[in-house]
Amino acid sequence: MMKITKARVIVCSPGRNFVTLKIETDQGVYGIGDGTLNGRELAVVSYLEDHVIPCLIGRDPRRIEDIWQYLYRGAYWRRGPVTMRAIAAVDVALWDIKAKMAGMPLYDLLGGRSRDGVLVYGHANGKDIDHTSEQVGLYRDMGYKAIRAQSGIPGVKGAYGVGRGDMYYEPADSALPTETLWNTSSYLNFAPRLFERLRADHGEEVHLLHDVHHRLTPIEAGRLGKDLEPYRLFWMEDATPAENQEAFRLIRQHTTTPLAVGEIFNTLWDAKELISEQLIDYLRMTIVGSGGVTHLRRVADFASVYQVRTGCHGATDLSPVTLGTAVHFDTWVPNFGIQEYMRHAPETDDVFPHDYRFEDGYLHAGSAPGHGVDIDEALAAKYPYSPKQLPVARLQDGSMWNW
Ligand code: CS2
Ligand code: MG
Repeated sequence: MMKITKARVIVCSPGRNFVTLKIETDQGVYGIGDGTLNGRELAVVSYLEDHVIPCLIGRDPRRIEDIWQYLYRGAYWRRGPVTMRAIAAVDVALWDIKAKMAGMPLYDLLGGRSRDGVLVYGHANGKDIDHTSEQVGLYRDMGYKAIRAQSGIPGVKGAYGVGRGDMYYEPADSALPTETLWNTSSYLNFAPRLFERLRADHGEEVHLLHDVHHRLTPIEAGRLGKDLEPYRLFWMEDATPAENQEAFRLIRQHTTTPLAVGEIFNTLWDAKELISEQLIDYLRMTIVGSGGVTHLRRVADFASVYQVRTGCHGATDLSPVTLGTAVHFDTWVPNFGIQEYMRHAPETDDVFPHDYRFEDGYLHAGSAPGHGVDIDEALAAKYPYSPKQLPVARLQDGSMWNW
């Protein structure tokens, strides 16, 4: 018998807020998990501290599946971003413990390497088309083979994806939500011009991606996908909110631009029809939002039956613990597509020492036992929690829209 002796939540803000779970055992081995929910961090902290941790003490950490089922079925109130992040934090810490005990990098425990490196896409964003094209050039110079491009749009205040400084984009910027303004027709006229220019400046080889961030109706999404076809995007992401999975049938009828969706999904049930009806090409679910490795690999296996590939969310609000675990997952998963890599601020990287590294457009998992990411608690304590929320969006007449 092996036992969990202690579990603690560490909240810190090295550049941005993170919620980290550390699980300790009677054998001296510990594991680290991420439970960060951007803009709603403390809800997960309470869920873990008040409701989950008391149930963990004394349990055998090797029984990952049983603990997952216990927390999922045992909550009675299934699914949702808070519950599934709390479960993910526990699950990832337990996989970390098991892989450390086995003396293996996590990808080996999952079934071994399927590839040499994990193709990533970086974020180029600029205030206008010239600036965005220049940023795409910078990413190409850094070796990126795939680049997401977002640009400021005339008539749209605070367009999604446009950073305040060069190279970094961090939307959760203020204690109360920032108000942005959305204009669909300006955007629909603008976006094809952006990609026409990027292809003219950067050629056919580089993979280009774009995030619509839930702003369109299905028929508008169909039109945009069609207008972007000549520029051969790797994907068009979150064109319309996917609460209604059927909506994607309509988009699919109108365009061959590949579709990605799912960074806000929490379980397979959010994506079941999207996958089984082949309405999407890439699924954006990642470790922290989707109940950890245990659930995400189940989702990926289901998706593989329908030739849907993974495209794990990797914005900076997913801590290095999630990114590191995702890189192990990506190294193994047979139906891998691409991994988002937004790059953390240097303070974040210092607080979370990690084994993964970027080289020539790919992330490499490293060979340390476990998922290869730790937390420097003394350093973390120097960056106290700082409340920040995501922006909201309104239309020109003042009505609320999807941010
Ligand atoms: C985004 C995210 O990376 C992405 O594709 O949609 O930047 C998203 O806005 C943030 O993760 C929200 O916390
Ligand atoms: Mg996105």
